[in-house]
Amino acid sequence: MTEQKRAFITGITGQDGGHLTELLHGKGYEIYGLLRGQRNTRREAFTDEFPYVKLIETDLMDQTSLIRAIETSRPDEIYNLAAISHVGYSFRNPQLTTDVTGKGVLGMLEAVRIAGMADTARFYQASTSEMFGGLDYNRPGDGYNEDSPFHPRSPYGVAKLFAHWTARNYRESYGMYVSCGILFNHEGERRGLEFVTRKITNAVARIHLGKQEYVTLGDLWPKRDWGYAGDYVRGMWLMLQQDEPDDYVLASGQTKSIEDFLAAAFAEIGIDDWNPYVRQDPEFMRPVEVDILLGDPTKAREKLGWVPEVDFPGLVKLMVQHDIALESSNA
Ligand code: NAP
Ligand code: F7E
Repeated sequence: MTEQKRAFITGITGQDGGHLTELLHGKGYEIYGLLRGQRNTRREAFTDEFPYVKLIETDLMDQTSLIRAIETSRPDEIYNLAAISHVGYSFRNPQLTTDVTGKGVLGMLEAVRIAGMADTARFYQASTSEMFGGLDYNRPGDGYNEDSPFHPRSPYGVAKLFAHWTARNYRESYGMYVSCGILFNHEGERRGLEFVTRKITNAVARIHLGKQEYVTLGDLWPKRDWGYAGDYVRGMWLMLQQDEPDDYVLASGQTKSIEDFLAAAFAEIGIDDWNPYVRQDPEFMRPVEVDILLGDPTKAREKLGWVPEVDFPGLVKLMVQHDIALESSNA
């Protein structure tokens, strides 16, 4: 009988954390997760959904507790998903973002070394397409790949680039098994309402049910390479099953504007002209935009056998239908 594998997930309460927990549970892993904050109600809500997860209460900013967390969980695989992940928020809170999203990763890697797990634990770092910056000069025609130069355009992107290079440095310096997934935007029913896709699908559901009249957004022209989070966590797991650590881009290979997303989401409730239902407010615009993101997932397809199952229309449909069901059951 093979021994049960142990995983430790930071950011387990986030979108990807939920999908990854489901995936690893289905594969028979013993799962430990980092829970932030002191509220019992949060712990209870999480445990209601994932009763099988062993929660460790700490914060990415608490180094000694991170060491204890690694010593307690003795993980075969660590998925470091915790971060301040909202780009707009990072402009308003740049130092905090640098500490958590950047230096927090250094703290995790040091905790693994200090706990004596550097030779055995495999480490996944959640890197991001925001490191590329969406400029034309560094993007090949087929989209950004693992060799494209970086040019981050937000405190979030800069912090993630520090984290990315730190992760690579620990691989090169100490021979640790550290793989970075450079993931393009991935969305779904677990996406936070503060991100544009879910903000739109939730508003569309509420408009459909007569609970809301319009949605207020920022810029509508930026383009993103959107995929489904359930597909992307499968890619994370595949990265840690390879003989050697490496970095991989996960992307759909297609790019669409916010306007494209609006059109698809409103079409789902039978509305062709979405303009009367959308307002714009500078509050939701950023000091500088990432104009267009397009990724080239060739390496992941060829080396990991990773092929996403949900396409753009499928993603929008899934999110709108989920939010209609959710909003119908909420008073
Ligand atoms: P998310 O939903 O925003 O989740 C972020 C997680 O980080 C939450 O569990 C949050 O905990 C936790 N966290 C924040 N600050 C923390 C701290 N100081 N200590 C411990 N935990 C902390 O993000 P996601 O969409 O699942 O993304 C997962 C990771 O992939 C993130 O690192 C993100 O930057 C990266 N990424 C995401 C995408 C995407 O399109 N989704 C693309 C590329 C990379 P609380 O619940 O307590 O706030
Ligand atoms: O914005 C525009 C906004 O916040 C997408 C994170 O997971 O993916 C995500 O970052 C676009 C931007 O995601 C609103 O200006 C317009 O052009 O949904 P978002 P993001 O910034 O692409 C990357 C890969 C990550 O790594 C991040 O962690 O939509 N936009 N109006 C708006 N955005 C928001 N949030 N809200 C609006 O009202």
